[in-house]
Amino acid sequence: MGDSVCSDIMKKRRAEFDRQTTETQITGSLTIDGEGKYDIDTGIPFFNHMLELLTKHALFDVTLKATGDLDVDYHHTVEDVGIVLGKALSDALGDRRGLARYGYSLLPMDDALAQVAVDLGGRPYLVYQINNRKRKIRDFELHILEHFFRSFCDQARMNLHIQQPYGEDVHHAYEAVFKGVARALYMACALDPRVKGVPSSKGRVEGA
Ligand SMILES: [Mn+2]
Repeated sequence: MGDSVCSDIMKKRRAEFDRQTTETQITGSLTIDGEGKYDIDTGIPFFNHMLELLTKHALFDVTLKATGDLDVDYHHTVEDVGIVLGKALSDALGDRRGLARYGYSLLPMDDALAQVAVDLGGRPYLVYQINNRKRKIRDFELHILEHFFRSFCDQARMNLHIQQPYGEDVHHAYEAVFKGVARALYMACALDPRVKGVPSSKGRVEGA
């Protein structure tokens, strides 16, 4: 796969989304080969911060505007943002030709560590093991982030293993998780000129 093919594929690795339900309304775009630029507003400051870190450290570009039934709680908005970003990533990856496919990271954030592994092989599976026991950051219930990552990897059709083995500071613990996912995705989404066709001995990626 020559450089011109690589740059052709890179140009196209972008997807737009517009999802309207009675619970949430989400519009925006995701570019894989970006510069880490973001314009994100979910109405939930802590969640905005985590999505900005994911975008910045994966070197994606993301615009996202979400409005939702926050008067109920944050559940629908957080889960639905996972759905649209996962689907956008899958759409932007296209047939996944020339992809590195696997990525991983060991991400330290002061006292906290995250270990993340990704396989963009087309099969959804989430392993989510968080050691930090804090349940909330301000009024944000942290357990709903598992829903975010499950929706994200189901729609992106990828294996995502997230472990956060230690780290007392809850803010550091989740920063390490989102930055860790970002660095693993950056590695897995890379185009490798030596990969001929799709990165699978089956000759196809599940669902592509
Ligand atoms: Mn922070």
